Amino acid sequence: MALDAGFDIVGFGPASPDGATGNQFDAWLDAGRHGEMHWLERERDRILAGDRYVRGARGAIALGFEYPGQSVRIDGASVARYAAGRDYHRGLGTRLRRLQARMASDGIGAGVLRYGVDAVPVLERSLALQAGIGFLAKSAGIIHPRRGPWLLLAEILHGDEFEPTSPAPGSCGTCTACLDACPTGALVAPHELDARLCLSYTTIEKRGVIDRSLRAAQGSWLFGCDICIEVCPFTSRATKQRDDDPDLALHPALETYTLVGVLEMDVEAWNRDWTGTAIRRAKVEGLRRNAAIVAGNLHLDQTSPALASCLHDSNAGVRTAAGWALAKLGTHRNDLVKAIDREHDETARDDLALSLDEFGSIG
Ligand code: B12
Repeated sequence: MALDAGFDIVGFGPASPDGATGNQFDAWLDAGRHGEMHWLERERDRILAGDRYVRGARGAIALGFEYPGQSVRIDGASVARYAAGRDYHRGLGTRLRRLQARMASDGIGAGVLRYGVDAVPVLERSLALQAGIGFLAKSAGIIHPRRGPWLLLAEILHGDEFEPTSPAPGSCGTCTACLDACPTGALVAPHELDARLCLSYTTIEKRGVIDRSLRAAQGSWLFGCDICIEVCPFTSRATKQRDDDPDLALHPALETYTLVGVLEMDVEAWNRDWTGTAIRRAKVEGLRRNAAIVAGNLHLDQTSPALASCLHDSNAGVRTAAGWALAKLGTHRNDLVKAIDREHDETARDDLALSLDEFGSIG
């Protein structure tokens, strides 16, 4: 039924993380590795016990959806592949509703308590692992032994306890390609990610100023980062191409926008052109901030007038990124000097001043 509803993998297991994973999650939060994702801290107790999130939840039907591993670029800027098509929360939500309806019509829907994807107080990787969806990779991701790592997860929480599906075979063996390739060293040990250093965190979840030390390493990443997946040998197992599935078709904004267009985008354009994409999570100012850093990293001279306008932005993250990029491009020095003079935010002023000091010599 799950496959009919549009999922690629299904397994059964408990509704709560196992004790060892719970301890790792606790330690991860205690070490502050979640950065400013305060909701994870707030939801700690509910995340650790499935039945505190959903009363009576004992079993989980874990679901996997493979998305196509094709790269997406705007003027050379990269977007993480999971975010290229229709917002996956909606696409997988539709599939979950379809599955639930089918279970109900076949008379086995009674125990279904709740379904979820991503934005739920559940450790989805742990549920997937315990339900045999895949193995835990050193990148911290769940990899399906035959389909590879381009995998999104969802789950149905259920009142019944299930006979668990056998664990998925496979392991990373001695491979450390993801740890070696991560440009910021965010994978601090096998399976352990310091989100504060992860480009997926800095470009999506982090609000305001991106730390100077992480800007050059951001390279061409406009939204999210796929490096730890792209370098994984298991990517050769990927089976899905972009096909007729409308959920996987490229979002129109990714086909029509240039990087200058992103830098110049106002809220009206953001709401008009960027609906129905997971990229909205970064917020308009976050995406423009990211675009400024990428413009600097890719030495895109044609972006410099737009970057100079960004120095007037109301968001300190956008202003500091634009100043940094202009310094890197070695252009609009006077605009940068004026921006420092009028800057009221002390941290942003220091940041812009550092960029001026390094004018023409950054990276
Ligand atoms: C917060 C979050 C993030 C944060 C933090 C990620 C992280 N690794 O902690 C940021 C913004 C950085 C992020 C990035 C990404 N994310 Co994210 N994210 C989440 C979210 C909402 C919660 C994850 C969480 O609680 N993390 C805290 C850590 C401790 O828990 P965990 O990642 O589940 O950790 C597991 C293992 O690492 C292990 N573990 C942890 N520490 C240790 C230590 C040892 C020694 C061992 C053995 C094991 C171990 O235990 C956990 C359970 O198995 C989930 C959705 C959800 N509700 O679960 C999606 C989710 C994990 N993300 C997902 C995706 C796709 C991504 C990106 C690939 C997106 C991108 N391309 O930019 C990257 C991948 C980065 C990476 N290498 O992990 C998918 C993962 C699918 C998969 N196949 O694994 C999920 C499940 C969303 C979904 N519904 O599909 N994400």
